[in-house]
Amino acid sequence: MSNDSKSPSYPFASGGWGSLKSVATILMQEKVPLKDSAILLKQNKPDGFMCVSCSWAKPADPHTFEFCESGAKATAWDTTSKRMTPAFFELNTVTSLLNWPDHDLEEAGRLTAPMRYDAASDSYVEVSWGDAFAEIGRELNAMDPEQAVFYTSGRASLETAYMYQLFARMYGCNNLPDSSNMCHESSSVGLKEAIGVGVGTITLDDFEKTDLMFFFGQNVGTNSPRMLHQLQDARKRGVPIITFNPLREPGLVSFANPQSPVQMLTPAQTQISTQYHQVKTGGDTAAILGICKAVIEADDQARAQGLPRVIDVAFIEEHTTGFDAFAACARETEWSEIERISGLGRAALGEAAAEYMSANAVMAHYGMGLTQHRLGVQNVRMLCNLLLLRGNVGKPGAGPSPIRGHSNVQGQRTVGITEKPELAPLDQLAKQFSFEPPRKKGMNTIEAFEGIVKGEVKAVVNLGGNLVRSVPDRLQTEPAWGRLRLTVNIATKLNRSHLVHGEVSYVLPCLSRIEFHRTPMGEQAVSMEDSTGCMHGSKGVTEPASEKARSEQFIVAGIAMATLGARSTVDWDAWRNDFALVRDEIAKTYPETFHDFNARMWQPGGFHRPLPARHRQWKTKSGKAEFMAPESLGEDPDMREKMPDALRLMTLRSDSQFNTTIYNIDDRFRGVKGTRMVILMNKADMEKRQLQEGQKVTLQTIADDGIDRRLDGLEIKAYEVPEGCIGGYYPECNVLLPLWHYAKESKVPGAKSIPVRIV
Ligand SMILES: Nc1nc2c(c(=O)[nH]1)N[C@H]1C(S)=C(S)[C@@H](COP(=O)(O)OP(=O)(O)OC[C@H]3O[C@@H](n4cnc5c(=O)[nH]c(N)nc54)[C@H](O)[C@@H]3O)O[C@H]1N2
Ligand SMILES: Nc1nc2c(c(=O)[nH]1)N[C@H]1C(S)=C(S)[C@@H](COP(=O)(O)OP(=O)(O)OC[C@H]3O[C@@H](n4cnc5c(=O)[nH]c(N)nc54)[C@H](O)[C@@H]3O)O[C@H]1N2
Ligand SMILES: [Mo]
Repeated sequence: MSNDSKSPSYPFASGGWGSLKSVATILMQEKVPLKDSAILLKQNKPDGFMCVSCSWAKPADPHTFEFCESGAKATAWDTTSKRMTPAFFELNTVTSLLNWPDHDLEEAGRLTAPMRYDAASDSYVEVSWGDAFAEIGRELNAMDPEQAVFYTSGRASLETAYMYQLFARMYGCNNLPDSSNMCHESSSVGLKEAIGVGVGTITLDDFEKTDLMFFFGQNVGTNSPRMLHQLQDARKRGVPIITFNPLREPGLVSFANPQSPVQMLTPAQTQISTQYHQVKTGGDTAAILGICKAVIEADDQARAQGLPRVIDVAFIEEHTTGFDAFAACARETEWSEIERISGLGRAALGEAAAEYMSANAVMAHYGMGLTQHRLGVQNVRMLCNLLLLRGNVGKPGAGPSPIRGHSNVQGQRTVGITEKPELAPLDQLAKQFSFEPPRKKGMNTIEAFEGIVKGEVKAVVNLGGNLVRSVPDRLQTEPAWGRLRLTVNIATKLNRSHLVHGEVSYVLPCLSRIEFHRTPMGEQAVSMEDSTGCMHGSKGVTEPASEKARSEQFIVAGIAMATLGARSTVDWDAWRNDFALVRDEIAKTYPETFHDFNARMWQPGGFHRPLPARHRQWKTKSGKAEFMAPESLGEDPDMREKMPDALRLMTLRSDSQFNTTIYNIDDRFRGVKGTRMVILMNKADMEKRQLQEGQKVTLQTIADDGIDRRLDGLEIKAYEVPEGCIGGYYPECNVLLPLWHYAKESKVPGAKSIPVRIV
């Protein structure tokens, strides 16, 4: 099913006029004041604010408009003039709000005052900040610290994240799950094992030096659109892009730059992908092994004929381990197996291999299509195998490039948000703050929910996020969430997780980073790390949504002071008024990355964290970069291929949502209108089941754990997707995803390969 890119299913390129119109619409929908819409010009600029949408790199030399449609929507969503005041809750009980769609809850506007759930009126009622902190402190102190969980969604700044992890550890646990646990944790594990750093190794400069790019399972046009600029520039230089994705995503097919007048006035579009391979979901390990097999076979032939070698022999000998076992596996695996599991022909994979063999420097971008599988870590290791074969790590223009999700998700891990004690500098923290940090492994997101379902977890503090919508197995997890003793939500807008509250529950309104953070010490700035490992300062540019909303730093410090009291040596009050003091502490904890933090954060383009793999220093177990032979080609243990009616469901984001935040119900790029309750399905699969376009069906998960997981009312939409694979939307489909259906090494839920049938 390999084909060229001439007939995108969406008639317009990603970007273009549609993109401009869509930005204008959301600015109007959110009634963003005219003067505030001008703040888009400060988005992702060295002296402005870092976008709250994706984490794509912020160039030192930005475009006049360094924002995209998705980023403009995210900005409009935060700078909306709509407000959800305490009066709103006098009119709407929590029980009545449970019937509201996700979109309507957030669309009602920014939270304005701290609130506590009141059982008598079944409503949230305004409280003072002092009373809120005092009760949260009392509640936390009344339980075993190991029963409390401190979740972080990926938006909070480096300063807040550092304070939050320190607080949790001083309180007594490493229960610090974050959104990364559902996202790129397969990269953190897989890249660390293979090349010794848990993050990507490319930077923006590499785009000018690369000869070829791969794109595996990442939807750039929607989820990191500013990257289209780098892709477009590379394409202009003639750099080929080879894409592997079950769907023909418009952004990966072609792009019209909405900020280029010439492209807007003429039909000129840049073709993005030069090869487009519609791999089966979960078929990437097989596809990549196929490419590697072709490369290794070509190398065997070259060696036999005394011709120049195809693989980078010197690199492999000096820098790697495990090559022989991996090469043997590639030679032995039958093409028929590779073709069956990947859904791609030998010839198509051969074309990709030919292009790969003729390129000197190769980057491999990827996203959730690789990580959110039961074999997600293996997928990442396979990608590394492919790159290592020709020395494509640690040289200009080359390297793995996980496109991270939330705007600071990578940075939060960098400054200590982790449940794994070995990844946190515990000895340093002990010394720096004179306390004994807990050494026991904490819970990640899946483990926290296993604990919540079993009744072992009593409290969850959420620094952002909407867990009852974002985690798997809603039928089990949502009711269990409501049985918690304490839920604390630090948030900008109301969402369902706040309504399915614990016995004692708070919703605490925080500032968005787009807003001024004013304290007695003056205006404060924050910082974050982008997808390419660069740290950037970010300044507020607009008035706070409410005078009672507080910075995340203020709220975390307030909870810490109320909980820890004299137990803590930290001057939390000074920190929350002067964020530069927090940055000084971060610099002490991580001097290699953050020395002179306060000065360097304003460097245009940000400052880089050290990435040893970029210099071919391998911080792995063996001290070398490690090849790995795959354990299995991608057969999902839950997927009964033998079951004739089995389908593999991937859950997707539309072009008008940010995770559980739904800006608008339509998916313009994929041509889905008026509903998100759809299944994208191949025509042959429809015919086999005698299904008509528009017909409504029920999906049921195939599992033998005795739980009947179903979702009704899904409308069939004929779509160009490989046979046996279907697409549906996240978070609507999360009821179908079992909590145990995760990658075993990273515990990332297999949200891109849920075995289902139509009933
Ligand atoms: N506007 C916007 N931007 C966002 C987000 C958002 O919701 N909206 N979310 C942010 C976050 S937290 C994240 S993690 C990222 C997510 O960004 P992505 O990594 O792009 O994640 P998804 O949108 O889930 O889609 C993944 C892509 O993988 C493809 N895919 C599915 N299964 C497979 C497979 O088995 N193999 C391959 N090769 N491809 C597959 C899908 O067709 C889809 O194009 O985006 C971030 N940026
Ligand atoms: N089936 C399926 N499930 C998935 C995925 C999938 O592809 N398929 N993707 C997974 C991925 S990649 C991720 S990252 C997770 C995301 O999961 P979460 O982190 O749980 O969800 P978000 O939707 O990012 O969180 C949205 C909420 O954050 C709050 N918020 C917004 N801005 C701020 C801010 O500046 N500060 C604070 N404190 N709060 C704020 C708002 O109240 C908003 O309602 O979902 C995962 N779940
Ligand atoms: Mo994510």
